[in-house]
This record gives sequence, structure tokens and C-alpha cells, in this order.
Amino acid sequence: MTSLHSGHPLAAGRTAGSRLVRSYQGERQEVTPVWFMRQAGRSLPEYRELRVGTRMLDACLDPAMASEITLQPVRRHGVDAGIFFSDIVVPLKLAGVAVEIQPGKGPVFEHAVRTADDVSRLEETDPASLGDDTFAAIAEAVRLTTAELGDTPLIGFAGAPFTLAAYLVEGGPSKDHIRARTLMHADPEAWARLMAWTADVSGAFLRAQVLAGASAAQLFDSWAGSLSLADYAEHVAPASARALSHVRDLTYEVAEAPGAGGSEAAEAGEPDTRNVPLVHFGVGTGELLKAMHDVGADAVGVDYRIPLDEASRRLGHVVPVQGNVDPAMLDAPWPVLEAHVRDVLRRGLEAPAHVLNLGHGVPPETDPTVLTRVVELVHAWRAA
Ligand code: 1CP
Repeated sequence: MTSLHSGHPLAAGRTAGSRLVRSYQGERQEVTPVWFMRQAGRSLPEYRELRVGTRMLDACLDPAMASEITLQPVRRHGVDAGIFFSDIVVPLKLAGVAVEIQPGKGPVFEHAVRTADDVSRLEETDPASLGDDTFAAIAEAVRLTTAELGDTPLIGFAGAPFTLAAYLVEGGPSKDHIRARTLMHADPEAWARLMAWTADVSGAFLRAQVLAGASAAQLFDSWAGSLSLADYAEHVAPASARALSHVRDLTYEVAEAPGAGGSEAAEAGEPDTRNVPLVHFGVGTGELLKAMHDVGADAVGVDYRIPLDEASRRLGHVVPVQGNVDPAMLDAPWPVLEAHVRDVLRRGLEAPAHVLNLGHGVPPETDPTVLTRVVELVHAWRAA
């Protein structure tokens, strides 16, 4: 176990009692916390204005800009967390992989990784050599952001090895990630090496964010839903566990005055040591929820395809859930959206705790005033 430094927002007590952190730790809050995947980005006019003339990955590596973009949706919507503005391919770029993000398309790689030799070329960069200097711009952006956020937690994130491999093997976005799924069977040894390398690079990126001040971390395995449970368990889950192991050891102590709403341990005068909460999310992963929890996550993100009560049942009713408003509903008439959000909140009661989110990212054409209204609705809602 490794203690976070005393100035970290969790260790210093600024975010340890927040609705978000407590919900991820399974303690139901009177007010359900809410944030949105892709809350920073093209739905916000202030984002589009700031990004003019700056390429996506340059924006991610400019600490002042990345920090400002992260803060924009927190100021505007009053959400319960910031999600660090970056991208899942940023650590690959920092590890020397030639990648760019093309507007309207997504990550595109100069060289696709298709063979064992291609994997060996990646391995010429030893992930263990990626030190503080590699992630200096990331750590600086996180520090700038958490200084502004005060007692609102920042969520750090990284891409899970499979989702990153889905881009690396294809060389860019793909529909069914078929080349990646072929490689895992055609050359399981090369596949395992690719997954281990990616896990360590992504894990180092996640660790840099948490050490610099993030109060929770989310692993995005966005495309894991294209896998069968058997393939996930055999060829993917070990690497996702490996990615999370880079932050699993990070702990802090909750120091609350007895009787001030502190934990049982604190009230009994015992040290209350907790780990930084880890969330695991994927799209179309209804069949994988249990396996995705088992890799070492504290909470599981659920997309909009299965209701939260069913997701909670599949997780044995013991795992905090996050989700799962259908992004398509954001453009529906307010009464339709409102009824849907209330339904999600009610179903979320089946889990020990619930963080309201979308089932996937905010669509770029979303009217941002609708998101603010959803936040107000969630914050005003109470379990009957
Ligand atoms: O120029 C632009 O504005 C490009 C659009 C954009 C943005 C705003 C991309 C390209 N990435 C991002 C930021 C981003 N990416 C965040 C920011 C923080 C926030 O949520 O507010 C996050 C968490 C990501 C993570 C990410 N990138 C994921 C996982 C989450 C998810 O949406 O499933 C994935 C799959 C990517 C790849 C990616 N990057 C960008 C695009 C358009 C894509 C998807 C491409 C595809 O469809 O395959």
C-alpha cells in the first residue's frame, strides 16, 4: 500500500467526504451525485471557442488549456465531478506511438500493430521507463485543475487494454474491432504481449493523474462489448486487472472528528484507510458486468442497454453502479427525458449506491442547457 501525499485532495480531506467518492465506496448519499461522460467537449460553445486553431492532442498536452476545458462543464452544470480532459490515446503518444486525432473521426495511427514483430517494435519502449517527466504535462494539468476544483473531486481516466488494442491493431476506429479479435486467437502470445504493454502504459497514465490529485479513476473499456464472455475472461480481463494494479495500491486515511458523520472506523478511533475508488465502464457489456467488476474495480459503469436494477442483480446487489441515461433521450421533449431520468434514479436504488451518468458520452449536438436541467433534477430528487 502507498499513501497519497498529505496535500492530495483525498488525504487532505477536501474530497474524501464528497457524494461522488462516498457513492463509489458503496455509501448511499441522500443526494445522488451526477456527472456526464464527455461533459467536456463539443456540446459546449466555450469549448469550441477555446479549441479553435489547436489540434486535439496539442490541447490535451497544454496544461492550462486541458485544465480550463476540464473546469468548463463543472462551472456551467454544477456536476459532482470533473473528468480530466484528455484522451485514451494520450499515453500511447507519450510512449512514442505515432498517433493523431482526426476531427470527426477519432484516433488514427501511422502504423497499425498487426503482427508479433509490430508488438516487438512497441516493446522497444519499456513502460517502466515512462517516469514523471513523461507525464509532466498531465500532472501539471491535474494540479492546476484540482487547485480550482476545491472540494469537487476530479476523476482521472485511462483506456483499458482491449479498447486501445482495438485502435492499435486496426490503425484507427473500426466497427466490430474484428482485426483485434482475430489477433487474439491467431497469435495469442503476441496478443498477450500487446495487452501487457498497453496495460502498463495506460496504468502509468492513470497513476500519474491520481498521484497529482485525481480523487477517483475510471477505466474505459468502451469496446469490450464486442467480446464474448469467454474471450473477455481469457484474453482481456488479466490485462485490465494489470492496468488497474497500477493504482490499486494507492490509499489515504479518512480523518474525521467522531460524531461528525464519520465512518464507523473513525468513530471507534481506528484508522479508516481507504483506496482511491476505481470505476470500470464499457458499452454493450451487459454480459460482462460481473467479470468487469472482478478485475479489481470498486464501481461499475453501465451503458443504456440494460436497466440499472437488472445490472445490479447481475452484480449480486453489492456493487455501486454508475449510469445510465440513454444519450438519445437528451434531445427528446423534457417530460420524456424527465420521466426517463426518474426511472433511472428509481432503478439505481437496487444497488448499494448510484452515481447518475449517461449510458455513453454526451452527443456533440446536445443542447447544454438540457444537461444543466438534468443535474438540477437529480440533485432535487430524493428516494421516496
Ligand atoms: O476535436 C475534438 O473535439 C475531438 C473529440 C474528442 C474529445 C472531446 C476526442 C476524440 N476525444 C475527446 C476527449 C475525451 N476522450 C475525453 C474527455 C473528457 C470528458 O469525458 O469530458 C474522454 C474521457 C475520452 C476517452 C475516449 N476517447 C474514449 C473512451 C470513452 C468513450 O467515449 O467511449 C474513446 C473510445 C476515445 C477514442 C476517441 N477519441 C476521440 C474520438 C472521436 C474517439 C472515438 C472514436 C471511435 O468512434 O472509435
